[in-house]
Amino acid sequence: MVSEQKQQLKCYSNRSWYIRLRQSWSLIPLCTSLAALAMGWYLPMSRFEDPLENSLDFFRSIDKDSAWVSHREEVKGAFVTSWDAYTKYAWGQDRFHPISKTGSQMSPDGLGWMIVDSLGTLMIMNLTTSLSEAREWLQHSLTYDKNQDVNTFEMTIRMLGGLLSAHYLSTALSDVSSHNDHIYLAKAVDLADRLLGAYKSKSGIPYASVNLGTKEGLRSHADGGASSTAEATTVQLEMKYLAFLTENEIYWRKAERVMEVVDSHRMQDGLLPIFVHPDTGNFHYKEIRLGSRGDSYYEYLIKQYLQTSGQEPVYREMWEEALAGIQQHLLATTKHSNLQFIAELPQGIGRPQSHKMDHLVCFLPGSIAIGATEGLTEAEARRLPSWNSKKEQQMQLARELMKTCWAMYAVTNSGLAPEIAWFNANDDDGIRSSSRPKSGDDKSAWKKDLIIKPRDAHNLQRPETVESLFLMYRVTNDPIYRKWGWKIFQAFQKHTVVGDGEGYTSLQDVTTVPAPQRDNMESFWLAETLKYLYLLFSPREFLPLTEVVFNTEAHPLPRFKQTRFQTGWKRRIPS
Ligand code: DMJ
Repeated sequence: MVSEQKQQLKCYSNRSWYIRLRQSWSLIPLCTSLAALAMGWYLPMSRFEDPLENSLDFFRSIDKDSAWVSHREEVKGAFVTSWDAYTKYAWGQDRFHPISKTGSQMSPDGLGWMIVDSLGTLMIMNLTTSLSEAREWLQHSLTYDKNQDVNTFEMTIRMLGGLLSAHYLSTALSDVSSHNDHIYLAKAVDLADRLLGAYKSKSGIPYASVNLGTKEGLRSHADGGASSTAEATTVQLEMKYLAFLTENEIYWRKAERVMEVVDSHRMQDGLLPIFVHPDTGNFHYKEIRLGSRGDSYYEYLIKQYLQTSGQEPVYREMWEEALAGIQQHLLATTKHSNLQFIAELPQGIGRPQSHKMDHLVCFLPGSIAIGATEGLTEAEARRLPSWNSKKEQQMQLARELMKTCWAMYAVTNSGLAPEIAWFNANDDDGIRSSSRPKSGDDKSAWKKDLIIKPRDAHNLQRPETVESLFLMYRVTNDPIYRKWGWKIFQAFQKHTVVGDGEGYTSLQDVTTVPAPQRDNMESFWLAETLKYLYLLFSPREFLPLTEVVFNTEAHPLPRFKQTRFQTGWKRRIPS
């Protein structure tokens, strides 16, 4: 059975991109030497001839590429420093406090939080010794057979997603590939079977928590027992890929039922309130936002469509509807610089906006871009008959929002973004405006428009902006996104390294320099932020967006043309 699954996966994990990539990158040092030789010999003879100009362009581009190669190595260095500090002081523990050099657990003998979340980055950065230590720990020390309550969503995106991605990457990346290694998949199946208990609610909406030992789903202790909308609707990529691998339909159906329930309400313009109750499947409260508790519902709409390579049009339809709703009700513009941002609706549609945007919302420009081009470059997508003015406009929106997310970094003294920004909004903007002026690049105008409140000034090493920079770079090919990513990385280097150089940490306040530090390194620093920066500076052929889709924790999973399991529901016609 398992070897069949491996066979099947292999069919879909085309390794040609990886082989092409290794070949082209190994040529760079050779080409650079040839360039030096060729220029010394050829330049005096024919400097006005076009062929030389062409070849110089070629060599100039190699030079530029080699700068990105070295930036990529610096990101890898930051990962190695972070990882080494963790292994030295907190090996096997779920949390790491790099200033006090201590670790702490989320469960008596740990859940694998740091190690499992890092597997994919270890593979992508080809850190084979660290990877085999991690794998060893996983095999001998990690068990999910424990009487422990866990958050359903976090366990799914970080642990299940981490294991499944490690399984995929271990077949797709030749440097780390081991085709007979089933450890990651076996652990994933064991974990998923425990998480299934969360879906045993009356409505099919998963409970916020589940006990890994008893497999019993547990209502949230807060919010009247309701689950977060984003949490309930951000388990589908993982569960569907597991169903695809194991051919066990239950994972598919449980995850998909959630989408049917939330969509059955046909909420106005595709915008969902941020709480949904597992007993009734009804939404609680009216608050709508794309930040915490709302964000990845929207992200997983387009990513589910991409995961099954366009085989499930219902998710494209839901995404388009939601994106139009976002533009109609949440998009706002700042007063001095015309920056576009995504406001919140604390009391629902038709009520006043709150001009606040979480850093979490910065996943959106990247998702819009991959939605418009389906992983192709913009230039490639524009040549398709399916390209239209709506997609053109979506790309424009993605560019504008990307700039706003960059501005959240550019305006602070540390060069790092706060957790939340408030905006000085254009009063005339209202909810009606559809054609908006382009934003300016004047940083002093940005500063007038962006307000950082002391309680929101911390930085948790979050990935959303660099995630979108990576996706925007891949789609548009515009080097500006690499440049912004490099500046952000430099700011992390300057302000988040701990005093003795052993590790990176979160910040208390990005507005002051030196930025006061907190004593905590998040697992998504390793799993997401550094991975996306590394990929931003990698050649575009490495993990191409036409072949992979990243889960919300940056774990790459393959896109596949599923045939075995069909979407099991149809949208209700609005009454
Ligand atoms: C991650 O765990 C995931 O990206 C999630 O969707 C949102 N929050 C964190 C990172 O900020």
